[in-house]
Amino acid sequence: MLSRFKKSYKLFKNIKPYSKNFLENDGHKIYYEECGNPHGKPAVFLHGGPGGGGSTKVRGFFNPKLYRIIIFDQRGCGRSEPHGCLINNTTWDLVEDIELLKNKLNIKKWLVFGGSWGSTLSLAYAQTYPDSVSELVLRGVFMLRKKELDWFYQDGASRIFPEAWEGFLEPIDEGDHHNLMDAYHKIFIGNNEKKKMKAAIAWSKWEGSVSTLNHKPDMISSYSESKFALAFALIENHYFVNKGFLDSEDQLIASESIDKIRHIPAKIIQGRYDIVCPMETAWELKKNWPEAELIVAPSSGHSAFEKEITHELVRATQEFAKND
Ligand code: STX
Repeated sequence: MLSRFKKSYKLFKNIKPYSKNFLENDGHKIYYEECGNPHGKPAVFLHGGPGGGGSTKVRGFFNPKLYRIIIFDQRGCGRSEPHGCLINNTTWDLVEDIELLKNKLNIKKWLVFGGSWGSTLSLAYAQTYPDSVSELVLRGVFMLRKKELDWFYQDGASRIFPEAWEGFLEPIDEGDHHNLMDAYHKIFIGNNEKKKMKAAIAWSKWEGSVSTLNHKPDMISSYSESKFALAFALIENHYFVNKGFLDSEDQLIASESIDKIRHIPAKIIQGRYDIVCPMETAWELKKNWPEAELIVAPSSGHSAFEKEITHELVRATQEFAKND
């Protein structure tokens, strides 16, 4: 795939925002920035977690000469305030923020780009506002079903990364090991701040430790930073105990839902060895959505910064840039 005979796509570098601002909605101040070409093709980046926040690096998935790039930090995380706030913080609140932001920026349709939880939110948004979406780029897809949560937070990924898993179990009493999602939730809604912080770091570190195929100490330490970890862990856990605020667990992947968006050009980019969001989900999504293109990166894990995955993501935005 990355053979020397073919072009290999890399992140665009040193892109600076030409505008930074906040969207105010429901007591939340939502940070957003615009980069690239103000007259370019509009694209919105939806970050993962939920609770992960955007970063300066993700600007680089889009050619700044061709795209008007909009990046925002979802409620309660990143540069948005109040930090870690779970009030009025649901999937459908985020969907409304995206549409409000689009209208505020006078955009008719935009390319929606999301990985992991960002792919979940992309589908929730596109199925609610199909006329707002010109194309979809989905990576490491996650439909928030019980089997996906169980795989990552109870029994599955634990068998592949047993040493990292020990760290995830550490803050939880042995008697509560049969339901780790609820055990973490009890700590997160409690008032022992020290215990909460320790648990948030363990939660976040687990995800950071298994997101790449090869061990990346830098990545693990950035997930363990306490301000990041607290919002990431509290928000993820809040969304997951609430089953993503979905009406049914297959809401986003069901044929009736896909029917609403199957006319939208879509690429699904998936690492074969994604341990956070195993490829089974991408395969099931593709089956319900034959028009979508499934691209498997054969030697990659979950992260958007895996070499092959970055290559495929940038290739996708370059190809979609040719569309009106
Ligand atoms: N959560 C997967 C996810 O969306 C189950 C995710 N994992 N790491 C991230 O997001 C960040 C890169 C945003 C921290």
